[in-house]
Amino acid sequence: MVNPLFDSLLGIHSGKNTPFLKLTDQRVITHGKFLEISAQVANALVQHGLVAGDRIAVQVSKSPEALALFAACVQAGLVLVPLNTAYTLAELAYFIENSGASLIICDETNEPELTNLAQTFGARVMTLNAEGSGTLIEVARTLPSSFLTVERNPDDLAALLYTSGTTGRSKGAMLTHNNLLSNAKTLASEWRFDKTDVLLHALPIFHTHGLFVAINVMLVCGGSIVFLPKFDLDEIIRQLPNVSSMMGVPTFYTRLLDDERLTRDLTKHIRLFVSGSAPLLVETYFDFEARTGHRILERYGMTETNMNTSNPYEGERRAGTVGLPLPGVDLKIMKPNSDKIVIPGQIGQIEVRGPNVFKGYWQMPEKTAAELRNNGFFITGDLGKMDDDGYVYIIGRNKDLIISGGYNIYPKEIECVLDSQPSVMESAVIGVPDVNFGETVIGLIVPKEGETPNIEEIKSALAASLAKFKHPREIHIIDELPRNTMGKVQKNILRNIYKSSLS
Ligand code: MLC
Ligand code: AMP
Repeated sequence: MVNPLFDSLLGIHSGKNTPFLKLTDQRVITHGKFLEISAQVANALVQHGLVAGDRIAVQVSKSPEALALFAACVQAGLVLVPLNTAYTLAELAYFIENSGASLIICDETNEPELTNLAQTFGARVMTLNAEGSGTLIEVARTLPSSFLTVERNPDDLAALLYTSGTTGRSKGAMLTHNNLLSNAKTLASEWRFDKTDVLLHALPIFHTHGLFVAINVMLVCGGSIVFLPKFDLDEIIRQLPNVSSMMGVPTFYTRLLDDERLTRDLTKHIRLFVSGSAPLLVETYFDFEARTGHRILERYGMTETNMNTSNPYEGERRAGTVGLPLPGVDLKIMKPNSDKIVIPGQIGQIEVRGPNVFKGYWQMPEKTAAELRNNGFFITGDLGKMDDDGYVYIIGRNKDLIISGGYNIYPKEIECVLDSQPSVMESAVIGVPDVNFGETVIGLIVPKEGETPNIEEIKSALAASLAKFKHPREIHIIDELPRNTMGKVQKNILRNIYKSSLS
């Protein structure tokens, strides 16, 4: 195979007439048609002057054409840089500069300001709108519906996905063709996906979960997807009888449980519900089972590693655990800051190694060296333990991270904005429990002597620089931050004080 990822995802299906995407407006796009659209987009990208290895920054809504753009990148050997649609211009500037993207694809409403930005970095802009129109597609439509697949090695880059960090700026996780292919094949096989499956897809497609887990698994197995623009409870309830499986973050399941239309009857055709990206509460697992008879299959992954563990398809799905290491994945629980494994059952830092683990951070050799050991193990920053049967429990995080509705939020990024306000001496940002999002953000600020911070002004500053989902739900002014003898802010104390503060 000249390009194993492309060939395995798109090139080798016999079922070209099988529906691939079923849209809410009744349109159906077959696997064969999807291949043709992808080829046209690949032709448009190459005509634009892009060559293998070039990066394309993409901030677009969910659409079949947006998925075709991903497939086109794989076929043409280009590196996709998917970006959250909520990111502000300030956030985008960093990703575009850091990735060195030569082409930016965005919605036409953002075109004017992104064109200015692109010029600064010598990049160009094309548009792709939610309904599949835009300059990229206008060009693609005039071009052949076949494309000579570009040869790729397993170790070549397929995507750069930015993850934030506990210090400094976001890091681009370099994912190779083999990272994506090996994980998609493993998951399709472990979760028993085949071409008769229909997946309900309501996740965003700019993250590992919605793109590499959900889409790649369905491409590899040749099945179909009911493709929703976003999570919409009424639409999910309407579609559940038409599908065989759904993948979601825990918020999907808690929202479903809050609705009395979720019943055993509604879900009787489903063979698999998968949850991941954030902890699924044991209570949610049992409530869902009591209501529907289905045991949600929880798995654990990361941007840098794709999926690492999964509860079994057959066999016991153990509540409160993320299951067993996937075939090919080595998982160790290590004493923090050491190279020693903990005694079985004890809590330690989770490290993983396997074909799923990324190649390193884009142009950040020091950060790569700090997290990716020479022996191939990646230090995840998650704390966990393993029971006698090999089931992994995620106990907490060694990294200062908030997960809200499946989105990762690094407090440091918000603290930097708060600290830069003229009236603020210092700040701390914490996550507190939230019934809807699992965790939500609270900001605490200590004013400079004699200053009274204006919260509305601070909110405007946050709005100008950070995506909405990162904004603190509440900002409190306090006299001082609790610190330990080393001078480190004791966020556990703050979390305890503010855990039920939300009005
Ligand atoms: C939206 N908002 C959020 C939010 N999502 N706020 C905090 N956390 C979130 N996750 C805000 C919006 O800014 C808006 O603010 C308001 O909530 C309503 O917006 P919305 O678009 O209507 O939100 P909603 O549809 O309710 O979205 C919630 C959600 C969505 C949970 C369905 O966030 C989602 O799809 N999350 C999935 C994230 C995901 O795919 N994670 C995988 C990462 S990969 P306002 O003020 O304007 O009302 C990974 C690896 C792995 O972690 O293991 O999978
Ligand atoms: P991201 O960097 O967005 O890929 O998020 C990865 C992080 O999400 C992991 O390091 C974990 O902290 C968390 N995560 C993913 N899946 C689970 C899960 N099933 N349970 C608990 N945490 C999870």
